[in-house]
Amino acid sequence: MEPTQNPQHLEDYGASQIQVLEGLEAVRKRPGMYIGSTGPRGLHHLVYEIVDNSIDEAMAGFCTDINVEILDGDIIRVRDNGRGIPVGIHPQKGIPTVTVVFTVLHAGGKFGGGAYKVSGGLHGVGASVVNALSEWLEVEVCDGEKIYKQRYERGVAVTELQVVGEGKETGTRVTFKPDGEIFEDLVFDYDTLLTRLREQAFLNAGLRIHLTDLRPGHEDTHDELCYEGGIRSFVEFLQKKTGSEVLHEDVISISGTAGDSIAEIAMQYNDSYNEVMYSFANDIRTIEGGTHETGFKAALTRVFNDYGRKFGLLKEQDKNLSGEDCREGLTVVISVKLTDAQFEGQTKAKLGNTEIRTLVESIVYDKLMTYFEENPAVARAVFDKAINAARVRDAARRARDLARRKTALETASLPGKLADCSDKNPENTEIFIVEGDSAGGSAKQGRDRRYQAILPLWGKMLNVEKARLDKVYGNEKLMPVVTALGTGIGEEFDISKLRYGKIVIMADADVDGHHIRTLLLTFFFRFMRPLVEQGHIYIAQPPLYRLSKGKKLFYAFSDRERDQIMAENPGLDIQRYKGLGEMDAEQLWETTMNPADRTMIKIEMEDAAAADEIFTILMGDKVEPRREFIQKNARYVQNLDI
Ligand code: TSJ
Repeated sequence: MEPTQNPQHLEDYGASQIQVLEGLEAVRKRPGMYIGSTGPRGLHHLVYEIVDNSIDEAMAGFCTDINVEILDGDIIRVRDNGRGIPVGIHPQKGIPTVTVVFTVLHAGGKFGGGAYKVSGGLHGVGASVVNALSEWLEVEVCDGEKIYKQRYERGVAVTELQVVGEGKETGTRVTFKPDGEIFEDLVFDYDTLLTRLREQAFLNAGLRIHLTDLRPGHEDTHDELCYEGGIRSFVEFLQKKTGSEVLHEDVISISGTAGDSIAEIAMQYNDSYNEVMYSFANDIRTIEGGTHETGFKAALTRVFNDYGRKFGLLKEQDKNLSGEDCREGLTVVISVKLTDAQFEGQTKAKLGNTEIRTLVESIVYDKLMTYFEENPAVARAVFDKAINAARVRDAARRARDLARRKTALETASLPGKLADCSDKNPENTEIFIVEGDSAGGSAKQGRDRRYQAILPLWGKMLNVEKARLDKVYGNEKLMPVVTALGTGIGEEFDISKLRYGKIVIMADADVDGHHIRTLLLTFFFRFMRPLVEQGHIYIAQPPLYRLSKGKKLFYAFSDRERDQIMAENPGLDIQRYKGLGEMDAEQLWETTMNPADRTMIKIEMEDAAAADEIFTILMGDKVEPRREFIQKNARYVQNLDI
């Protein structure tokens, strides 16, 4: 600094530099607080954080194209044709605004961030967090005259903002390499990025997003995502994936506003028994639902019943249709935009703003009622389906009552194969659901019987998709799970009756194990969803390898870990575990069941929803989507963090 400069300014600069470094340290010390995890999900989150800025620019009307590239070395480059991050000196900070954006925590909202703010959750943490968690990051801005560039390493600027060229276009380009000191695995999954970017393209009709994989061996992997139809196109896309037949050709669209809030809904019915609901608030997926979903469901049920009474489809003596009856075979996307969205729930993925419920409920009631009155053939088709659903559900209820009375008479109600624990307080207890009799035997011997129960599964796999609620009762594979957990299922699910606080699925790391995990997760997702929402479901993580020599003994839970152990301890003998059955009771306890040493994956709603989607395709009628899906989703079991 020149000695002539204002000393006051110098002090400010010093103080803000210290703030920057403190912010950086906070992010690098506890990255999970800012991006959720340091696993694959957190890694991919970095890309979304950057892309979201370009999407904001598009929503503001200044950007039409966004390019995302995965470069060799798993480096990410995001480019847009917006106005370019401002390069002028920031009035408060005395440094270029672009430098503020990348170095000051939570700077995003201060000068931009779009009209729709976010509170709670991990979204909108901004470019400075991505920067702090990157080995290096480079930003280039073109303002229509000059090209500016700045480089950072682990969040710290290592160059000034420099002019590096000239150009007539405008836009921003950010290139970064996530930091290997922070992330467990640095490899990006193309399909994970594709799915999320496609979602964003659907939610922002007309926006063009390109995704390109330029890593060696991935040549020619490219997608251009642009949907003029917006969420209507989203519904068509989701509908195709289910492999079922539509009940009406046109997607029904509903939209409306109240104050600054906007709600858009697109929906279509198919001939399956499944409900597919995707909801968003400010383009953020709300997998736990919230006020927009509640409003939609309430209005839909009311429309069906009012319409049915008005046109004599429901007779006087008929009971009202239930919400579930009205949603059978429905594919729906709900997108709301609002100022100050409140995100709540276990994973901050549940919309809390009460005014949105009123908005969605009133527009869906009015506009869907009008639609049904103007399109009686469509109304008739979906109505018949709902009435049929009600009949089946009624039959199921009767079958269930019968089954319950029978079991009450015949036997004690707990399944015979259950090895229960002695403690009865669910806050202390856990149940291992184990596939395979030999593994079940080891688990029974190896467990701590005070608080660990074991339920071995046996019998044929049930096709939950086709067999409906009524078939779950009486199914020899799933019924023991239902009775052991004690909660009941579906409408009569009651979490206060839950007998074990942790429900752990323990299956082999092979294809059969994958199937049983998918089946159980789908089952919990569909019939006992609060168990997933409230974080009761876990996946056990048995080791893949045993490495030993003399007294030395290690277990490796991934190939990477195996390589690391072998590098540090030459000459070890390796045993690959092909299944849980190969472990004796003591090994199973030590590696997989002992709370002091084990790692388990806690299932979140997204994981269970993904399983549900896989299950639908696996069990569906169509062969082609099934083949495609099996190939693409093999990763989901390997990487449950995504
Ligand atoms: F996150 C980020 F900072 F890293 C980033 C921001 C990354 C990428 C790829 C793009 C962007 C970005 C930011 N694209 N476009 C913008 N726009 C602005 O920052 C901007 C420009 C002008 C004005 C204005 O009021 O004149 C306001 C804003 C927010």
